[in-house]
Amino acid sequence: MQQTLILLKPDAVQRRLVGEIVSRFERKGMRLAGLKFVQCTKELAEKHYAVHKGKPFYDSLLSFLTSGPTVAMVWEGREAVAASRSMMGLTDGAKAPPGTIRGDLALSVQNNLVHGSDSVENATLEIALWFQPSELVKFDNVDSKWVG
Ligand code: D4T
Repeated sequence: MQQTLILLKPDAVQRRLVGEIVSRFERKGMRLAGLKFVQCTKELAEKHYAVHKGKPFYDSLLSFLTSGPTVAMVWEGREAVAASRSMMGLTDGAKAPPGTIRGDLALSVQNNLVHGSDSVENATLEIALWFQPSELVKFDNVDSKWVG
């Protein structure tokens, strides 16, 4: 069972798409392990996007992620990292295929609604960045034998 960090970025909150996007993860069969509504600080944004430091879009990316509240979530399930990335679609909303979150709901590269960890290793690091261990909840979904 893998875990992944999913962020619903400030554009998803402002555009009232939180329910729509959460619903897609629920319907996929993933299990919610953590969820909180956060005003991301500059320090947290810098750590989260450290890999992009020095790139032309870095400053704008930090401003965007700190521009309003974000929904931070941990979703769990079989191949949760890859499954989430394919649900999200390509980074550029204009190129993301229909049926994906970005393909259906985004046109922008930067304002692309959702972040998902891109590897199991990064998922572990990112979950530790956004959540305390005590904020993650373990429970059994009653339909898990039908989903897994
Ligand atoms: P995240 O990390 O937010 O899940 O997005 P991706 O994994 O799909 O894309 P990424 O790491 O390449 O980019 C991180 C973040 O930067 C924005 N971005 C990206 C941007 O504003 N301009 C750009 O040219 C690129 C490549 C979008 C997502």
